[in-house]
Amino acid sequence: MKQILVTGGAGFIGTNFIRYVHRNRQDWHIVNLDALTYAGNPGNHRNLEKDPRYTFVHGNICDGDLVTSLFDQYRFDGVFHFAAESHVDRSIAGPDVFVKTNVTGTFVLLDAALAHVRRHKDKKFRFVHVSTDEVYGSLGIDEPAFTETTAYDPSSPYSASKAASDHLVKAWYRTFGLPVIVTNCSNNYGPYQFPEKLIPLMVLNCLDNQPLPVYGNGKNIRDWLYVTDHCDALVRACERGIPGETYNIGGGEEKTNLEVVETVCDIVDEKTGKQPGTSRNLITFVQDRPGHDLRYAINPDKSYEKIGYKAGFSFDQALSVTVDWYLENMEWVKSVQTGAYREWIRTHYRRGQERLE
Ligand code: NAD
Ligand code: TDX
Repeated sequence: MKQILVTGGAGFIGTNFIRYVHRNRQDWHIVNLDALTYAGNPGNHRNLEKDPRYTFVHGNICDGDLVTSLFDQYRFDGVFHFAAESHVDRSIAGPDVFVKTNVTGTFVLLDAALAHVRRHKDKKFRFVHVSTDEVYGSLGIDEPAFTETTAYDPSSPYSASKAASDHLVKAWYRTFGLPVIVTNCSNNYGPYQFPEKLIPLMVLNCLDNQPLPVYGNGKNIRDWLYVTDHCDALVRACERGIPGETYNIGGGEEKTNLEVVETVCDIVDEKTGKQPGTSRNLITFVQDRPGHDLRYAINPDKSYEKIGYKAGFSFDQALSVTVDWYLENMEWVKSVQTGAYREWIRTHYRRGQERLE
């Protein structure tokens, strides 16, 4: 049985990743370390509570004693590091926690992972660091897409903190030989995404007949990656990637924000039996995000060639599946919006511990 540490496994991508790995790698035991911030929901894995292949630990990646004790307790074969503060708008309102979690937290994990590799002389160990295309900064409309050698030029406190964490991870490879793999991916979407991010926010506002706030003129461009494709790429990067290397993961689906919002509107109208065009009337242009990057785009050639990754889902197909998921999971939406699951956490878990009962 392989032992893997997943950090941030109660968040959006981490949840999808654990579900993906549980299905596709039956000989992996998953230890999920998550601080359960507003963005983490342990109820996402309620079906795994009694599963011997899954262990949840409630704790903070900045807690060096806790992280070290986990490396002592489990002989990890790898780490998939998702835990982060992830929302750009929140990083503008309050950057502190972004520096703590994304920079200091990553350092704590690297330190513990290096001690572990040295102790066990484990050459097969992998530290997979999950990062973002936002570290490369903003592209002009006609500029070539980001490659793995594009210079870093982050714009927001969020992307600057992720860039700092990428640099630490690469330094631990070059200086200490820790076998790391860095992945930089584009905008994910799919089930379990917290409704502060563009797509779930727009789906839920359409359902509630609330305004759909589009920043600036709506012409900013993002590349959209279905979360299951991302999970597939991460497993490939771990199993086939070369330590010290970076792999860019994209969805091959560049869209303006306005195109995305209009598509969401049309899908929701169709699925809920509203008159076509009803939800588009809710689109409201609002003040732009400060430092708003114009465009992100990923050149996927290296990932295609070296780890055999290719996006499998088209945007229209996967967006429709995503809207269905939100329509069928309104209880989940209510619980993350009200934070009702927090009471459940308090009675079920102690800090740094597995389940109480
Ligand atoms: P998310 O905000 O949905 O989830 C983050 C998870 O990390 C939550 O469960 C939260 O409780 C946990 N967490 C936060 N601080 C912690 C701490 N100090 N200790 C332990 N756990 C902590 O984020 P996401 O969208 O799932 O993103 C996961 C990773 O992928 C992040 O590193 C993010 O930078 C990266 N990424 C995300 C996207 C995207 O589109 N969502 C794109 C590129 C890269
Ligand atoms: O209400 C909104 N209106 C709007 O126009 C929101 C929430 C967003 N936007 C715009 C801003 C962006 O151009 O939509 C685009 C997408 O916004 P977000 O969903 O906030 O994502 P983004 O800022 O692009 O960052 C996301 O992708 C890269 C994730 O949040 C990051 O964690 C990841 O690194």
